[in-house]
Amino acid sequence: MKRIPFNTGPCTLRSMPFWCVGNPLGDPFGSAILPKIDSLEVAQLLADAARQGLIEATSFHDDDLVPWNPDHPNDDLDPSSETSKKLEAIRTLLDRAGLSTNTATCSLHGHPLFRRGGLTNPDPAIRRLARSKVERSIRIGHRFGARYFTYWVARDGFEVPAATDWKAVYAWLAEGLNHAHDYIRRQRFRNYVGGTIEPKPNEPRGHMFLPTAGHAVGFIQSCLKTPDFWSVNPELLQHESMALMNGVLTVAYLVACNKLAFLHFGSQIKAQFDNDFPPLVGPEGLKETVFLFHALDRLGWKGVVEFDCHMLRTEGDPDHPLECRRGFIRHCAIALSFALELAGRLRTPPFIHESETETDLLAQMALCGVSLRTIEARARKQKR
Ligand code: XUL
Ligand code: MN
Repeated sequence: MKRIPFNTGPCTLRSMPFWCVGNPLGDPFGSAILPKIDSLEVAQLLADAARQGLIEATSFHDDDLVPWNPDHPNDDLDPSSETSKKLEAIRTLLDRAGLSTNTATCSLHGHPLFRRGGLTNPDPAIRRLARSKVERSIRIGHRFGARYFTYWVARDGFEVPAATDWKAVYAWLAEGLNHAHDYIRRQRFRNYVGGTIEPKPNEPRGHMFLPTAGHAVGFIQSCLKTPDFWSVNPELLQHESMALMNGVLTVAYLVACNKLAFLHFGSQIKAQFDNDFPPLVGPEGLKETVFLFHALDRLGWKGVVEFDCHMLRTEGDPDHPLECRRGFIRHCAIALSFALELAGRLRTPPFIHESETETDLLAQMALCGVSLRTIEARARKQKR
């Protein structure tokens, strides 16, 4: 299989997380299409993709690798536990394929115990449990040499404003994230270059407490004890588009604030619930995606592009659950290279023309490999 070039422009490394490859393609109105596969099988698919030159890194939630039992929150510390053995087996597979770990994140959304949130759960016992699950995720990330610990806002939000303790929620959130920072420092886990916040505006019913990149930066600067440790990984186009934000502006703003850690990458129909389309797939988003990479290029930002999307439900093949997942990884890698290639075409054109309209049209012509001269020549020919 041919290698796909990627390391042009802003992208230094491509990461494909466990949760994207393992995803069984259920949605709120349709059950799973693919059988769930074991984390070792996911690791093997990722290792194969790395050998084929499609990805260089991965990421995971704790639960993507090993199950969590609230009665044994420190099982990973016992080298003879099933948890430790499984983690080591996965690590060996990834290491042999040369895959590094971009970020470790804690699942505070899947387990019914966290149905009223994780770090902002109104029950202090559940908040304690969430913090201990964060600690375990941080330890697992350390085992894999993860560069970041990520907090995705997940179920930390509200469905009923009257039932929300507005005086407390942001203090609880700050307490939880400060705790994550302190734990990393106390344990002297030097693999972590920092922590990231991944904002998201809503779930099917709830509003989330950190809806956009702007909210996340404000929270880091004003409410957290160690603002320099924290930055943001926006999800583009999805999460910001859900709130009608523009991805180009989001990356430019985060770079200006020195808060852009890495990208979560996929595609999205504006104002819909999280589509998680693969990059450039679906009915819209091409222009925004290309201009986003172009902006990053002009700003001189370089970093990890992490896919965060799912294959189309129509492409889930229950009879070939591994093959269709391989195809999905390849499609993501192709889409990223395609977007980078198109963004590269915008590098040279003279940018500010007499009118903004002309600037926009000329930029898009460069993008599509069409020249004004060709269009005018064709028009002249037709007149004759
Ligand atoms: C959810 C989302 C998560 C995070 C990881 O929309 O993007 O997958 O990226 O917890
Ligand atoms: Mn994401």
